[in-house]
Amino acid sequence: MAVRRRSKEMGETKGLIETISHEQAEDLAGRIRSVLHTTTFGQQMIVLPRTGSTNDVARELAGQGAREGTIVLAEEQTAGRGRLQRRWLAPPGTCLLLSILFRPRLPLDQAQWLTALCAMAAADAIETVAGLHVGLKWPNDLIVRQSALQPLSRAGRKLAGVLTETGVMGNRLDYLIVGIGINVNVPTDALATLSPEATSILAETGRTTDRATLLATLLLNVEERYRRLYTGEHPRAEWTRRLVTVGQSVCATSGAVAIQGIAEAVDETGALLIRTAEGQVHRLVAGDATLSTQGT
Ligand code: BT5
Repeated sequence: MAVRRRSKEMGETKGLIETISHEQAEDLAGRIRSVLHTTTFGQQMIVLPRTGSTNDVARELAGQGAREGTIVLAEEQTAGRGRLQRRWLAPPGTCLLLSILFRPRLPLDQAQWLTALCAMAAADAIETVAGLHVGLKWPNDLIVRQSALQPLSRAGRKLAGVLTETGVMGNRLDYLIVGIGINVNVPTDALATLSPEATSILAETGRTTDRATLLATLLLNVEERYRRLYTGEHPRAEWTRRLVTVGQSVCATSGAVAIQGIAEAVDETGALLIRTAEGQVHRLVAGDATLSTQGT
């Protein structure tokens, strides 16, 4: 595990935003190492005080032959991204911003489930470490699920997001990078600067969460689920169970197309099946599905 030293840009103060020093990043790397119980995932880990996007660094490393399970973690991203050219924002030193490198030797129809697999691994880790109820919103959002302790107004807010990018060689999948951003210790008053729907573990629980423990738990979950994927266990049933979207009235968008209807199920490829009032079933492969009931 290494903290990559990258020129003078690190550790300086930029405007009012506090940047993270090498020493702080090194401290986080050491704490992760001391609680990590995986055999592959995270055994190679680069912790950067600051970078553009961890997915880009992971892609660069993949091109240099980095092995499966390599993790890139950053304390700050200057060009963090979501899907469809959207931005991913995070106050420095408060979140988990990471990319996981996979080199799947799996048929494509199984490898395409790695995004869902990582989202479920992250949701489980948050539940275990922070005691929150976490649901998944199709296709890739982790949201706070309503519980007896949860004030209604906060339910459905976004805790984390997942962005997958792939590298192909000829007609073969060479690598797959799953980027995960989790709002861990973002103070309530900073959430509005991220997105109107954003929430954090701190805002939900009132407690600071140890990011090293959360990451180590997440990586162990990923490793175990990935091993099970190789044994033929299909994540679809569990994913469907965890998706708050299924059974809800949704407004879905894919490019310029908008569909209103009931999200009935996900098919074996992960596509969302939406039945309109006219009884037509639309298959949504990519895009967004806003829950009509929550306005999220
Ligand atoms: C996602 O996209 O949710 C995927 C986010 C993946 C971020 C990770 S961080 C590590 C790795 N490196 C990267 O560069 N990216 C990955 P999407 O579903 O398109 O959601 C993006 C939208 O979420 C934005 O348009 C905002 O509205 C909102 N948003 C931005 N930052 C947020 C935050 N911290 N918390 C909640 N919502 C946020």
